[in-house]
Amino acid sequence: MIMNEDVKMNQADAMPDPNRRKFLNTAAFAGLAGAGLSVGLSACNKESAPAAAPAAVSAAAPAAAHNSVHLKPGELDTYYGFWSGGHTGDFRVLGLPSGRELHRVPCFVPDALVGWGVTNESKAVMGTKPDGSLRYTVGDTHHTHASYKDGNYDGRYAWINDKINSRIARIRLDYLICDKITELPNVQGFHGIFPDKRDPVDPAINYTTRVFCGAEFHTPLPNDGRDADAPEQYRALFSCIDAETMDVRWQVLIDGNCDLVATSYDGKLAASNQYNTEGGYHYEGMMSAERDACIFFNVGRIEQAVKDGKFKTFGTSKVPVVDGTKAANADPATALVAYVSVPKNPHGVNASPDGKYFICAGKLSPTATVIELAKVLEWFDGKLDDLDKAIVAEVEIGLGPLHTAFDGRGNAYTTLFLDSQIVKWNVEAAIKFHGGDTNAQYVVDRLDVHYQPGHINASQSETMFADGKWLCVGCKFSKDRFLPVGPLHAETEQLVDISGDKMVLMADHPVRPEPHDFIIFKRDLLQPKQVYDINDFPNAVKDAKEAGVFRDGNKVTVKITSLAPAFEPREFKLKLGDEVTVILTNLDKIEDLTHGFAIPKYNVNFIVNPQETKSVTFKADKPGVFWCYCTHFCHALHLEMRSRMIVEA
Ligand code: CUK
Ligand code: CUA
Ligand code: CA
Repeated sequence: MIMNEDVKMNQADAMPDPNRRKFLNTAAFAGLAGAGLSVGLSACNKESAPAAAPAAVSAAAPAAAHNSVHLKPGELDTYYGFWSGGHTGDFRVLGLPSGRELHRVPCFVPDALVGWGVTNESKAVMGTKPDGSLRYTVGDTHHTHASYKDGNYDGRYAWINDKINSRIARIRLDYLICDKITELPNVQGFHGIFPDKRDPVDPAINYTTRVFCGAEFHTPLPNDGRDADAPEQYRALFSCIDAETMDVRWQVLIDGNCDLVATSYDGKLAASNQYNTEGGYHYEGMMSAERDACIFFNVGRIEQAVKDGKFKTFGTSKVPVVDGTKAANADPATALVAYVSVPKNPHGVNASPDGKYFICAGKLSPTATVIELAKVLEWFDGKLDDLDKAIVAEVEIGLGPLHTAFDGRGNAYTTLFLDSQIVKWNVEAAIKFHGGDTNAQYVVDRLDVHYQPGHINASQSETMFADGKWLCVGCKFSKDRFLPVGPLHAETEQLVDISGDKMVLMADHPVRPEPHDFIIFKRDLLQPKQVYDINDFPNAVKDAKEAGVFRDGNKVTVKITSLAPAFEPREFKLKLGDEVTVILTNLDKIEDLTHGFAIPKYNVNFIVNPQETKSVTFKADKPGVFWCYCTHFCHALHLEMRSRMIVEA
C-alpha cells in the first residue's frame, strides 16, 4: 500500500498537465471516435450508476514498497512476455518487469537478420508462388496465445494471426522459431485466435490440440465475384486448426462476424464476440442495432456433426463447413452454436481464471457483460429457457471498454479506450449489483493511462494460475510521453503493479506501432534450447570434409561449413548462368556463436545459429569476384571470415 502523503507528492510531480483528461475526452469524441460514435455513446455521458462512478483514480507514481521494475545489471527478469508485432508481422519476446525486448521471431514478413524470406527453409514456411518468389510480403499480427496443459502454459507452441491474408503461424517454443503457416480458406480479416485448453470429450487430453480462429470480415461465399451486391450471401466462417498438423479441421458458417476468441477451461466451449450482427457494409450499418452478440461454439457437437457428414464445402476448399446460422440453430437440443446477446458493438471476450465466466466489453456501450458458462451449457442441455439468462451481469464501467485481464483474486481489469483509463472491478460484486443489490460496489479502482488503451493483460491472467502481480497495457497513442521523433509517434506500453488494492503505474516503454495483444507468464514455464541438434536438418553438412562444389549440369550445390573464424571452402567457382544452391551448416557448438552469410550484389543475407543448417538458391547471373562474408560478429577474426565466390563469364 502507498502512504497517502506519497500519493499526493508523487502525483503532483508525475502529472504535469492536470487538464489532460478534459482534452482527451474532447479529442476522443470529436476526432478519434467520430460523430457517429458520440451518438452511440450519448447515453453514457450522464453520470453513470452509483457504483460505477465513485472509485478514485489511482496515483500514477511508483512507490518504493512495490515490486521494482529496475533490475540490476546482469539480473534476469522473472516473467516472459509474448507480444504481437503488428505491421512487422513478427512475434516478440520481452522480459518483465524490465520491459526489455529480448527477441523477435519473424513469421509473415521477411526479416533481414535471420534471412526469413531469403532462405529456402523460411520460404517453404511462408509460401511461394510458382516462380519461387514469396506469395505475400506484408503482415498484420494482432493476437498471440500459447499452448496449454492442465490449465497452464506448457511451453510447446504459440500461435499468432495475420489479419491481412488470413494466415495463422505457429511458433515452436523450444527454439522460438516459426515452423508452420496455414492460410484459412474462404476467410477475410482473420482476427481472434485462441487455443483450446482440453478436449471436450476425452478427459485424458488435458492439453491443447486445437486452435480456433475468427473471421472478422463477412464476404459472399463463395467469394468469386458473383454475389458482391447480394447481402444475404455474405457470411463469415469460424475455423478450427489442428494444433499439431496445422491443417484446418473444420469451419462453422455463421451469421454476423467474429472478432476476438476465447475458450473454456473444460474444453467444451469456444466463443467470439460479434460487432456486426447487422451485416453492415459501413460503420453506420454496423452500429445500427442496440445489441450484438457473443457466439458460443459447442465443440463436441460440431465435431460429431462433421463425423456424421452433416457439412458442405465452399469453392475449391475441402474443409468441412457445418451450418451455424441462427435459422439452423434455434433448437437447443441440436444446436451447434448459441448467440448470447451483448450490447452494441462489443470488443474483446476474455475467460476468467476460475473457469466460470466469459466477459465481453461493450466498446460502444459503457458496459461489461458477464456470461456464465455453466448456464450456456444448460441451454444446450435444454435446461435454460432463455439463452440471455446466461448473462449474470451487465454493468457500467466507463467509456469505450475493450479488453479485460484478471488477477486471480476475483477482480477484472478492463481498458477504457475513450476514458484513457484502466478500471479495476470485482466480478462477483458486479453480479450482485446486476442481481439487484445496489449497494454492491463493484468498481474498485481506476488508473489513468497514456493514452487510449487497447489490449491489457496481467501475469498468468489467461491461465488458472493468474497471480495478480503485473499488468501491462498497450496504449494506442503516446502523445507527450516521449521525445518527438517526427509525425509517427511510438505507442506506449505501460507496466502496472497490481499486487496491492490500488493499481500503481510503474513504467512507460515506447514501442514501434503497432502491437496489439500479448501474454505474460512465469519464466520457468519456458525452457528454450540454445543450440540446435544438427540431426534435425536432413541437408546438414556435418563435417568440413563434406564441403565443396557439386555440379550436375548447370545445377550446382555448394556445401559450406562455418567454424569460427573460417568458412569451408574458402573459395568456390561457378559459371555464369548456373542455378546455385548454397547449403551452410554452422559447426560451432558453443552457445551464442552465430555466423552470418552475405553475398554482395546477390541479395543474400542470413544467419546460422550453432549447429543450424540453412540454404539459399539463386542464379549466378553476374560475373566477377564476390566476397561472401560473415555478417554476425563471432570472433576476433570476424572481419576476416570470408569465402571468395568466383563467377566465371
Ligand atoms: S484488437 Cu487491437 S486493441 Cu486486433 Cu485485439 Cu482490440
Ligand atoms: Cu563468423 Cu562473424
Ligand atoms: Ca453492431
